[in-house]
Amino acid sequence: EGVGPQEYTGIKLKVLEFAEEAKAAVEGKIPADANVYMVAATLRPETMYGQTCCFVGPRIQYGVFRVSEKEYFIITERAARNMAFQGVFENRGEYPSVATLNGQSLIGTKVHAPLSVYTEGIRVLPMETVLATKGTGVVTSVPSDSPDDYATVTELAKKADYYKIKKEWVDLPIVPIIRTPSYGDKTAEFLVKQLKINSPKDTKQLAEAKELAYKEGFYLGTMIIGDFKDEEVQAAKPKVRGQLIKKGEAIAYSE
Ligand code: A2H
Repeated sequence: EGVGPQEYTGIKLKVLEFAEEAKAAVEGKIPADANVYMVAATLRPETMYGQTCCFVGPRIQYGVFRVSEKEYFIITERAARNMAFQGVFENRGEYPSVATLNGQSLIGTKVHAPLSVYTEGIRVLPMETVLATKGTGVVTSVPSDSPDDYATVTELAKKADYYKIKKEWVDLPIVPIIRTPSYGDKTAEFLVKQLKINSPKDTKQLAEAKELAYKEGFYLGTMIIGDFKDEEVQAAKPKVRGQLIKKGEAIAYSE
């Protein structure tokens, strides 16, 4: 970070069913035949097979932005502005918003996550550590390979009532995606346990786990699922990204 632009993949998670509060806020503002997507910024498109839920910051403000007649994105205004200048929207530089939603109102929304083995849809859940100033403010959760995601789903499952979510929305089996020599096929779980990380607030250890997971996964990881099974992660990463973009299930986004 800090040096040069960050090349994200914006994963389009299609809204299948809005949570009550969000539904009321968008009522009558989106054409019935349009698709609405939560767009999650990721640096690890090759892990998308393992998506188990989608995170928003409960106190972050999101807009519902009109990309075209048939397509709307739920992201932060900051991300919408950046995308508008990267030619993602119909008219360059324009990012019309039809509604504003706080993250909390989206909790429980059911979305379809491209490539996820959970094909019936996954849920939008709260993550306190989502930054409004990075990416789209939407983070797709891959607890097999992201220590942050693993720590958050563990916390949410432990305190489902406190977070006002259903335990079954978060308590899904973790899907092995990548095998590495040092950490097996559930890298995030391995490192969170090894570094004795107890909560998403253990930021220092999580930063270390993230670094270790990223290096091992990228340089020594092998895919164990999907179209590029048995290929090295380094080779598979751009291929999965290209496939998703080609199918209209993702966009290139940088900042
Ligand atoms: B990554 P960088 Cl499997 N706030 O995607 C907090 N975190 C955010 C965010 C935000 N606003 N926007 C994106 N992110 C997360 C997958 C993944 C990611 C895996 C492993 C590691 C990993 C699944 N979550 O990131 O600061 C997103 O999570 C480790 C860094 O721009 C995104 O990629 O370097 C990554 O952080 C971008 O972080």
